[in-house]
Formats: sequence, structure tokens, C-alpha cells
Amino acid sequence: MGAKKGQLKDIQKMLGGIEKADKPAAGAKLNAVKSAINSAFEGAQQNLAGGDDSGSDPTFDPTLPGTRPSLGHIHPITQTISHLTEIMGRMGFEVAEGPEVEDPWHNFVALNIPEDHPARDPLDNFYLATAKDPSGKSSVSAGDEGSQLLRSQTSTVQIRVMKEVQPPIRIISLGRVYRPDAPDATHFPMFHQMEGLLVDTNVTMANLKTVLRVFANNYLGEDVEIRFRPSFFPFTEPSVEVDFLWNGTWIEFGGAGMIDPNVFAAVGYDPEKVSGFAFGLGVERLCMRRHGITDIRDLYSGDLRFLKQF
Ligand code: FA5
Repeated sequence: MGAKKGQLKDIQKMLGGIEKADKPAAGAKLNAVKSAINSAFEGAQQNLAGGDDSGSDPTFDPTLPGTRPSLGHIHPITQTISHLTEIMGRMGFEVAEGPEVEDPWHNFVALNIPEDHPARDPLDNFYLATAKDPSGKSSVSAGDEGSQLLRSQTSTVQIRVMKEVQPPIRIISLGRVYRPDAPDATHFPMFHQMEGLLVDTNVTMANLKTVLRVFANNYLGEDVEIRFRPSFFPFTEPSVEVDFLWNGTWIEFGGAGMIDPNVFAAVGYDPEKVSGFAFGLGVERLCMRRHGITDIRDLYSGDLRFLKQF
């Protein structure tokens, strides 16, 4: 409190101008105010330095501006999942979830993928080593009904939902899937899919196309066009690949189709009475399109300089 200027100094100067008889009392009052202010200031300084000053750093200056703690940040894929959920929610699709470790019945059998189908090949799936094999090596074959695996598609959730509830159904499921694909600019061994499932009566391909078009227009913009190319999936008939035209290029985002009667039969529905469609879109590919990301590996590099941009 050794400042040369200030309100107390001004008051001190005024002491010279008062009656001699009043000077001692005025001086004492001024000193009392000074020491009250001094001790309040020291107290505040001690509080800032961490309570009583035993052990606190004498070089700590509480008047210096602090460093901002760096706050966490929501990953772009998590942001994309929220955005997609919100768009589909506006069309009445509710969120359903399923486990990432699946059994072959949900991942293949109920989806009409027969035992000898290449999609079940151990080279194309992450099968889990069985408890019987303590070496950690997987000794399972594709036809082993009991061997669990990391799900290779979110279509498993279609089966779980249909086993549990009766139509009408209108759900989406967003989550991780796993495939032993070599990483490159558009492939990663772990990625996310958005599954859609609608089951009711008299559902048509036109309904499927409309839902996907409305979705694409909401996510990518009004000028996006949608195209269906004939394809094959064991669990849909007919099946299509879904392309979006964006900035002059057709890009494949996923597969879709009308639910195969064998799938309805597997979950105990009467294929004569219900109809429905399903689709499965790659979430990373959608996110990359929207944000101009050219390499999927950037999303999982953990590089904060990249991630902080979103
Ligand atoms: C399927 O997984 C089907 N289950 C989709 C489906 C659902 C069809 C419902 C019919 C009815 P596909 O294997 O084509 O289909 O994968 C769908 C999308 O996932 C691809 O178009 C692509 O966008 C994305 N995808 C596939 N593999 C990878 C990968 N390794 N890395 C990133 N994205 C991938």
C-alpha cells in the first residue's frame, strides 16, 4: 500500500488544512482506516494464494490473469450421430440399440445369410476366441453357431427389435461395427452405421426412397439427388445401393431394400401381413461428405489439431 497516489493519500494531504485540535483524532482515524484496508487486502491475497499462507508460494501473484483450462470437445462422429438422430427423429424414427458383441444367429442366420455365405468367412469378421481356447487364438469356423463376433453390421438390431415388438415399427440404430478391412482413405476396421427399419402394412420402395431423400436433403442440402442401383443383400429383396449426387458426383452411402420374407419368418412375423424396408448407411462417409474430410483415418488419429476444427 505504498502507492504515491490514491484516495487515502488525498485524504492525508487534507489533514494539513484542518483545526489543530482535531488533527490527532483525524490522524488516528486515517491510520485505523489504512490498517483496516491493508489487512483486508492481505487477507484477500492469502485467500487467493490458497487459504492460510503456510506452504503457499510467495512468488504467486494473484493479480496476474489466469490460464484458461482447455475444455474437452465432442468428437465429430458423436456430433454427426446426434445430428442424424435429430433429423430421423423428425420423421418419427426412434432410437434402438443392440450389443456390439453378437452371436451368429443375429448377425447372420436371422438375416438370411446361409452357413456357406462368404459374409461369414472368419477372414471377413472379427470372431472372438472362445473360452474353451485359453491360448487366445480363435479356433472357430464360419459355420460355428456358438462363436460370438464383433458385429459386422447394425442390421443385427433389426432382428433384436422385431423379436421384441410387433409392427408398426419405425426405428434407427446408430453404432459401431467391425470388419477386418485394411485402412485407407475411405475404409477403417471400426466404423459406424445408421440402420433404419420401418415395418407396417403396404410399405413400398417409394416410401424408402422418400425417407432417404428427405434425410439427404436435411443432412446435405436441398440440392442433393438420390439414386438407387440394383444390388444384393440376403436380408432384403429387392436390394439397392444408395447413392447421393452431391457437388456433381454420385457417392455410395449404403445399402437398402425391402425386408426379405425369410427375415420376417425368422422373427415370427407373417410375411403375408406385413411389409417393410431397411437401410444401412456409413456414418463416417456422411460426416466426411458434409465436412469435406478426405481421409477417414483423420477421424481416428487422435490429432487434436484436426479434431478441434469441428
Ligand atoms: C451393409 O452393411 C448392409 N447391412 C446395409 C443394409 C442394411 C442393406 C439394411 C440392406 C438393408 P455394406 O456392407 O455395403 O452394407 O455397408 C454399408 C455402408 O457402410 C457402405 O456403403 C459404406 O458407406 C460403409 N462402410 C462399409 N465398410 C466400411 C469401412 N471399412 N469403413 C468405413 N465405412 C464402411
